[in-house]
Amino acid sequence: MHVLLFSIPGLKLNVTETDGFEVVPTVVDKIIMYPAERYDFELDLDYAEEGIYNITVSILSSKKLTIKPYIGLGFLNVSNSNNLPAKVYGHNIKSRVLNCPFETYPNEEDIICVPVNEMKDRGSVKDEQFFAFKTSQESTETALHFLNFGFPKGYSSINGRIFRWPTVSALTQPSEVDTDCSKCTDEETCHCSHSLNLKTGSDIIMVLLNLGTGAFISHPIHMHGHTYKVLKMEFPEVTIDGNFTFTEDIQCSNILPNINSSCNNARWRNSSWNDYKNIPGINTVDAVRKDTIVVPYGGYVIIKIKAANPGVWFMHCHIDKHMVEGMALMLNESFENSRRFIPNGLPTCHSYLTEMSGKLSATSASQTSSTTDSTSNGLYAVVGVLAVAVLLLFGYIIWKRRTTSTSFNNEEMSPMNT
Ligand SMILES: [Cu+2]
Repeated sequence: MHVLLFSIPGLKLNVTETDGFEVVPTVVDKIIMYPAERYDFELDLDYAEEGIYNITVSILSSKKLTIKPYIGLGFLNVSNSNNLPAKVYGHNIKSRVLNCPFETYPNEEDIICVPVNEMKDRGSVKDEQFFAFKTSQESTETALHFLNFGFPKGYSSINGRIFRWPTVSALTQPSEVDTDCSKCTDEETCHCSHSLNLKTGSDIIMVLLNLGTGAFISHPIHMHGHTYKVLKMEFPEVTIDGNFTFTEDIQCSNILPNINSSCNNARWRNSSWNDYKNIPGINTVDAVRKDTIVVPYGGYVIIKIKAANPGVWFMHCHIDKHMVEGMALMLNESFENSRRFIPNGLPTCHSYLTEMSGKLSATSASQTSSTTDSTSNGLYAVVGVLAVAVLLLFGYIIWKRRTTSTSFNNEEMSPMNT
């Protein structure tokens, strides 16, 4: 949830990996970590004096990343049993801080910002290693998508689309997921299950931006199903006293200036950049590979993936509050192929209802039949009781008649007998 600043004052951090991917080792003093990001580093203790060092973590707040007091503290005991003299780094009183979402740190004159895309990929991983999937329908297209992360009209959204969570699995029950976002316009927001269709085998360039009326804070954007190359990061101009000037590389609207637009339908101001190879400063050689990247407030990031992993993948801001409120979308990647991998008989949402209704109707049938049986039994019992009662009644009547007749005769006879 929070942005963290990690350091071990007095020691340099030799960063070797980010998000699990090797980079050319890069020496810094501190690392800014956004939610979901990972950094691996080594400590070169040849440069360390013997002693105890503090391991520190601070929270950074607001768009200016104001440094708060330490919230985490550990201790590192460095011993020097060989009494070797410590090596000394070149003298620099300024701290190199990795992964700032700007190039000048507001109100921190002693910080030199090192953008994360300044690190170079060691080239140890290729896209092809991830995906064994091959298809004859591979596209040779390169698709370009602009995605603006922010709060236009006050709503957490991507391109003004406030993500509505599907109530069923989008992969197994697509017909029950409404992905229609047509109520959103260039300036108006709407609720919908925002989905981006990616063609099989195509190259996908995404421009993740943070501009317009909804720009508020930097966002760590995480993608499932892929890792991406970070081809370029563009930061706002920031003065040392914290005034931000947003990039103008992107045009938010044909009518409105960027600052007054929701920026739901962005494009390059220079249309020749639609071919990403024409973009100044683009790195197509050794771009760092990541799965979470901070999209700078007032700037943008260009990432690249190959759509070779069929499925429906979630892409979202990793600040949980932003995600649940709507800053998310589904990558609907080569859908025709993704369904091949669904096992036969995989239970789906509502399938338990079908099973249960089968069981329920069987139960209700058996209950009906047992009810019928008991009803019949009851009926038989009543008929039996009635029959016995009728027989008893007849018996009583006959007995009564006989008794009456005898008595009458007796009466008649008595006087006579008397
Ligand atoms: Cu966010």
